[in-house]
Amino acid sequence: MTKARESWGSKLGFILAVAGSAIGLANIWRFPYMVGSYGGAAFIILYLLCLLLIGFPAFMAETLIGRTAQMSPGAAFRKLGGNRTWENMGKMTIVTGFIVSSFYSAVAGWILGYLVEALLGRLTGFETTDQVTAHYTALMQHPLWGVSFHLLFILLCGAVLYLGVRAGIERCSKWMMPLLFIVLFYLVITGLMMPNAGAGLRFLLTPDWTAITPTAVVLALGQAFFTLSVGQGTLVTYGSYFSPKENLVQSCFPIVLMDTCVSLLSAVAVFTIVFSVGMEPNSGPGLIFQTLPWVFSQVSGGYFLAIMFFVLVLLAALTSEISVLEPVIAYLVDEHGWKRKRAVLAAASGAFLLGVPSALSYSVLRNFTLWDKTFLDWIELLASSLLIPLGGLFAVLLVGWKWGFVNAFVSLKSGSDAFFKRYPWLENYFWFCFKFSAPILIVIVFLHAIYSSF
Ligand code: ALA
Repeated sequence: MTKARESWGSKLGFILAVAGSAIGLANIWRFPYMVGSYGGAAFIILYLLCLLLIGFPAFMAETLIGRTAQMSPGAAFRKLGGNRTWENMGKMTIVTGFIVSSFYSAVAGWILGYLVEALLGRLTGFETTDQVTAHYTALMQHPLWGVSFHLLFILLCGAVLYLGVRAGIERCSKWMMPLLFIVLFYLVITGLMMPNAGAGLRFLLTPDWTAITPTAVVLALGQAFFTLSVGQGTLVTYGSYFSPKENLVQSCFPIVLMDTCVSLLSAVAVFTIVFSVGMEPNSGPGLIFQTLPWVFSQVSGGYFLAIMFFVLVLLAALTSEISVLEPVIAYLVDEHGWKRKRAVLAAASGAFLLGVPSALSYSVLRNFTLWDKTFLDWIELLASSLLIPLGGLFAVLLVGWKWGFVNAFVSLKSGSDAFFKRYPWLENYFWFCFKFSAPILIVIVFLHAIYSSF
């Protein structure tokens, strides 16, 4: 007798696991520095529009594909698309998730390393910004430092995945997500009570429309996709463990809301903390490794604040990394009949090996560049600017056109007839987004991104 496929134990388990996947480095690290660099509230408004017209529909399309087919992405796309071409598109999203898992773990390894630095009190004694930079450079240029924390991080994720969908991913999300919210609220309240918090909030809430360039639009869309885990095989896989009897829209909406709130609250925390010492959060990716340690050295209670901050980022990164590794595991189990434990070992080892050049991109491989970009820059660019938007596009095209909106809507309504009767306009919204706004806008933004790269 074949073993029953794994599934979530409850609707709450699904919500927290998907929220755990969505809420990650992109919310706590990338969102604040993008807002800081691209016009404050103007970027936030642009981002919310991208969520409404493209991100949320693509997110719903992928979870719907998974829940309907109850299969991993390749097989699910084949079942609904009816041929091998669609199957290959589904498989491409598994590869994307795997690629993301490799460099995501390398970067999360640095976060883990910085948490250890914070615990050892090494992020609070800086007297000049040059000392912060020297400390950052010494760590980053130490090859063993990056690779060991990358390994440790992937071992932590592998251990959770090894336990299975319900006993591992679901249980871990049920613990980690509430903890993440507690730490985030603590940081927001601390930030708001700091001197000069008003200036931070003003910077955040004042729109600078001149900063909304085509590049900002491409970045806002990329951010909406990356943060919602679109195009990485995750949503189809997590959706495939969800019961067709549950209301999908009502389960997914709070996830997107939570994800957006975490991005906004992270920006409030980061901006108020950074402004308290008269700095601005526009230093780009260096924000959490260079700007914040300087701030932690200047404010009272900086030691505890630094620990809490890196705990927050680590919690967010763990549940996201787990979710980008799960699609390849589900594929090996479902389609090749592997035992879960063997699949976890293979996926985690593969992601570790592929992640090593990323982990070394600021040390021994820092001079191996192509057009001034390191291995990590290239692999991140490949995933975020090419593979992820393509994966999202394939999903909305499958749902809106190939499988067809009429069929998709019947499946979307499963478990939620009364809900759609209460909100009849939702049908028009999904029809418009699946068929038109999402695919057309993705193609426009995508073509612009390619055009502007050359
Ligand atoms: N969705 C995850 C993040 O935002 C990958 O970091």
